[in-house]
Amino acid sequence: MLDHNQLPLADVNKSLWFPEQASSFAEGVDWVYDTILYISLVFFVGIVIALVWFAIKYHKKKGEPAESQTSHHTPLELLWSIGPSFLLVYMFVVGAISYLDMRTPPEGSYEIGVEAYKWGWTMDYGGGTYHPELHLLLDEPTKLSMRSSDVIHSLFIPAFRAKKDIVPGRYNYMWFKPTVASEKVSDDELASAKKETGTDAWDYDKYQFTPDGYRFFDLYCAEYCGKSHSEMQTVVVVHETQEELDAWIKEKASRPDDVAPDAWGKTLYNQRGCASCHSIDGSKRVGPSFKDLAGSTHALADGSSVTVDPNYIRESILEPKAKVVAGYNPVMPSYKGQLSDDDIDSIIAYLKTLAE
Ligand code: HEC
Ligand SMILES: [Cu+2]
Repeated sequence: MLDHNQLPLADVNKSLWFPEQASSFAEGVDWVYDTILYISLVFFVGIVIALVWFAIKYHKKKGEPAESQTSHHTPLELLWSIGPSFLLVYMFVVGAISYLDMRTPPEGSYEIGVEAYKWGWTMDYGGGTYHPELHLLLDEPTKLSMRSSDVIHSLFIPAFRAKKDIVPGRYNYMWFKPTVASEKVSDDELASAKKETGTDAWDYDKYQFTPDGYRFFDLYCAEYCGKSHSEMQTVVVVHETQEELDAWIKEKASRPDDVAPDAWGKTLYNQRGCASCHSIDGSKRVGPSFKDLAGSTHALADGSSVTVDPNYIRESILEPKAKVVAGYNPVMPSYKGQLSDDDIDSIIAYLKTLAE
């Protein structure tokens, strides 16, 4: 495997225009980019200077006859054709080496599942634990097995210099090794943010740390995928130790004892993508609003009607296409195997609070 530290000039660490370098790829990618940029700049400046200089030097006054074709200079022609072609081959080779390295996950990488949907991310940590944030271990090669439940998305972590398209109907893989751990903010800072936010959805942009108090790297969708593409973002947190990462995953696995079902239902609504299709204020999004939904009666696409009771809500979550609401497209993904019974009961409890 390529060791980027052995690339010449690799110690040119901080770049003027790139974000922080936080993975083992970052240095190599920036180095290749900068090298190609500077080679291009040298040629651009040289060619423009020659162009202007010749234009002035060979300028003829009006009326003077133009020079006929000047003669050929073979050594010069060979020099400026063959010389730069070595440079082009060099650019190709350094680019291809980095590329192959990025496309080949090392054996035994730590694996995390990723599901991309319109418009959000669900990371699968195994054992039935799902969460929209991507949590990783410092210095651990990590492989993402990615799939899309609808259209083409692209997972991009600028600080890692890692990007890969996610095409529906197949698995797409990428890997990286995080090299910078996420700091934790002070308890005071976290507590005051929590107090300010109350039970509203967390504002990552505003606080620049997660609800668990970690600083983060940005993760974007980089493939235009519809109306809310620009909101298809999440965060990457890098833990220093395996114990810390395991503790975080365990904490997210199920409803904590001290959290009431309806509050957990609200958390799931925000974290598991329901919010991107279902509003809670009565407005219509991709799907019907959850406001006043529980207990109501409405028409289905096949002409029959249904009363929204717990069984129907449960079925809507596990088999969304079984009964499609009139006036909507059957685009809701199934959450079968992704939400536990307690999760679904919590969502039902939450929907009831929205219909009081
Ligand atoms: C990609 C958009 C999308 C996402 C994400 C989504 N839904 Fe839906 N949902 C829909 C659409 C569209 C419908 C209406 C069509 C249908 O019945 O399939 C619907 C219907 C429903 C219904 C029945 C509503 C009614 O009026 O009878 C419930 C309940 C529901 N969704 C719950 C959820 C929950 C809970 C989540 C998150 C865990 C969720 N949905 C995530 C799009 C979505
Ligand atoms: Cu997308």
